[in-house]
Amino acid sequence: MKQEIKLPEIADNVVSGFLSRILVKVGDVIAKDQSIIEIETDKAATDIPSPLGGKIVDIKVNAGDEVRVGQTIMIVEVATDSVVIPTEVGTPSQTAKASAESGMVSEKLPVQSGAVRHEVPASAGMTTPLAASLPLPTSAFVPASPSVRRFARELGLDISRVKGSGPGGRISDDDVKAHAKDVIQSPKTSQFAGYAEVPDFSKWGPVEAQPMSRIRTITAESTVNSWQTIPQVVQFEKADITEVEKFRLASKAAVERAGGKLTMTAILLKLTAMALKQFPKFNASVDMKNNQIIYKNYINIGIAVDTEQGLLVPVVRDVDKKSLTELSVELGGIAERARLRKLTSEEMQGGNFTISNLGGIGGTSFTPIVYPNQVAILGVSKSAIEPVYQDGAFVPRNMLPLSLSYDHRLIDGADGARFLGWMCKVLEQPFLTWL
Ligand code: CAO
Repeated sequence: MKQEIKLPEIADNVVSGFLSRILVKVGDVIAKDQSIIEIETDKAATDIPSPLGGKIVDIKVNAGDEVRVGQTIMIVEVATDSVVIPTEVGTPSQTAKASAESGMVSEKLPVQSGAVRHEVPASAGMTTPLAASLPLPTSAFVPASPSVRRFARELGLDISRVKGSGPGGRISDDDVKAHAKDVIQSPKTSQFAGYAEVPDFSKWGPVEAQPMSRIRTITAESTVNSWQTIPQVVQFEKADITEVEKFRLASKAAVERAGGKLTMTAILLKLTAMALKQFPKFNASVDMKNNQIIYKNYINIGIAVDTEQGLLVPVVRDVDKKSLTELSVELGGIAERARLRKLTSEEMQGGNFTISNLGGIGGTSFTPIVYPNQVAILGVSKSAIEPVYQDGAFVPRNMLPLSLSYDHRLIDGADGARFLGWMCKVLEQPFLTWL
């Protein structure tokens, strides 16, 4: 027996979504609850599971389509004895409804619990990507349909800058066109970057084009925004963490008892909060429009988290007010929620500075990109035992490579060198902060 699979309700007040990926193909035999498509809305990306097992005989939608709730997305051939006629809408294996004309059964799918991935919202200026070890995009909660967003993207426009003329500021194609006209006519034409056509790569070999996921798109937009608007300089240093590492290993068990893992990232969170107090310029934003620097009297730090879906940057708030144990527990929690796609949009906003630790993966150095509306980011690479010349002899020391990328509009080279030098000194001799 053939059954129609329809797009279920995704969230309150959401009537459609952007189909970013089809995860199966005609002829596939799928299991019940297997994810079949990925739908993205303004707020989240969601895997849609199949409510039943069977063979896919037709797929009615394409990647890149805007799909409405209730629209048929697939037809599945199921063994007659396996069809479950649901009694009520909203739970798994429900809502199968015989269709007199087609002889098919309609199945309204449940949304897989816990499968919603929240994205980095762009608050009024506090963007964090990134999902790129990056900042959150400012366009995540702009009221515009996926097709309008796509249109703006194709024109190389940042949708968050478009003024919507519809109810509640909803943005239409005409609004995007009007904005494009403004940008072209404005002397600041650099905002209108446009995207160049790519060559036909299939001339040289087989290719497969896949639509970008929402997180990838946000990361791409955010990094382009940052790259084009922030003149960045990178300062490198190596910190001797031999003593800190001894302290970390000795204190690990105590932190574990509190439910956390004492890692270098947690230690750097604590230390960075102290550095931001010492060097307030690094805890600021540049507001060119109003020709001012905004200094923040709170210390919120974004942490780049590598996830299967891409880079996310949740924010730890009021870092200066928390103990190392509290920070370790919180860091473990947000990193796990990021990987499970369970971060709230609130947790993705409001960062002043970012830490990107690639040391658990590897590498001797890298140059992270400053997030939009922040002025610096600390890159951390893998620590290693190295020979260091001290008092006339080489001694083995545990050295941690650090790189600080900063916005030269606000921060000069000497500031960058002082900031990173201070961090290295305190990592080497933490008691210095007592002075
Ligand atoms: N040098 C050497 N080892 C390091 C290290 C460093 N700089 N940083 C972490 N490690 C070790 C940890 O001690 C841990 O070792 P054990 O398992 O033996 O205890 C291991 O690497 C894994 O650490 P972790 O990832 O569990 O914990 P963390 O708190 O150090 O890092 C997080 C958390 C979220 C930062 C990390 O998991 C992550 O996602 N990093 C990737 C960030 C990223 O993608 N950045 C690029 C963004 S684009 O600019």
